[in-house]
Amino acid sequence: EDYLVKTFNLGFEVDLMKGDITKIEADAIVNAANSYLSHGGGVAWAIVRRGGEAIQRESDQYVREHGPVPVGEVAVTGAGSLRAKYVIHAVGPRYGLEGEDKLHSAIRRSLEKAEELGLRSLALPAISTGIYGYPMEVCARVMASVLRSYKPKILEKVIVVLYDDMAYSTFEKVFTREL
Ligand code: AR6
Repeated sequence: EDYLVKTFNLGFEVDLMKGDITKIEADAIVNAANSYLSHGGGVAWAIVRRGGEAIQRESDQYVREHGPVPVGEVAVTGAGSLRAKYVIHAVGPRYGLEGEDKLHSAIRRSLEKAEELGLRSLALPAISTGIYGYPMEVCARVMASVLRSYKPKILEKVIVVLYDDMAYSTFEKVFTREL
C-alpha cells in the first residue's frame, strides 16, 4: 500500500512517498519517457497498463504532429483512466550520454508545464534512474536543487514517488540535507 512518508515545506509542500506512482492522486503525474513517447518499459509501461492504451495512442499522435520530444523537454497527454487529469511525459537523459543539466531541465519543465495547465498538485518519479541508468543519488540531488530554487505560482504540492526502499532512503537522506 502507498503511504505518506515524509513532508518538507519549501513555501510549497514536497512529499516523499514510497509506492506506485500510477496509484497517486494528483492533478498530473509525470512519466519518465523517451523522445518517441514509446512507453515500453519501466514507469512508462506501468502508466499505460493502468491508464489504458489511449495514453499510448495520444502519445503517438503527439509525436506525429510535433516530432520527437527533445531530451530535457516535456509533452502532455490525457491520463486515460488514471485518477490524474494529465500525464506530463518528461524525457530524461541517458547516463553517460547526456548530462545532469538535461535532468534538471526535465524536472523543471515538468513543474512549469503543470503550472501552465493550471494544476495544484503533481507527482514525480525518479526520472532517468531506471533503464536510463542514472545513480539514484544524482537524481535526488538534482531534484532537490530544482525544488529549492523553484518559485511556484499556483502549484501547491509536489509528490516525489519512489518505487523501492533503496530509492526512498536515498531521497530522504539527500532531501533532509538539502531542503
Ligand atoms: N511508480 C514509481 N516509480 C516507478 C514505477 C512505478 N510504478 N515503476 C518504475 N519506477 P524508468 P528511465 C521507477 O526505467 O530510467 C522506459 O522504457 C524505477 O524504479 O521507468 O527514465 C521509457 O519508455 C526508476 O527508479 O525510466 C524510456 O524508454 C524510475 O522509476 C525509458 O524507460 C525510472 O525508471 C526511460 O528510462
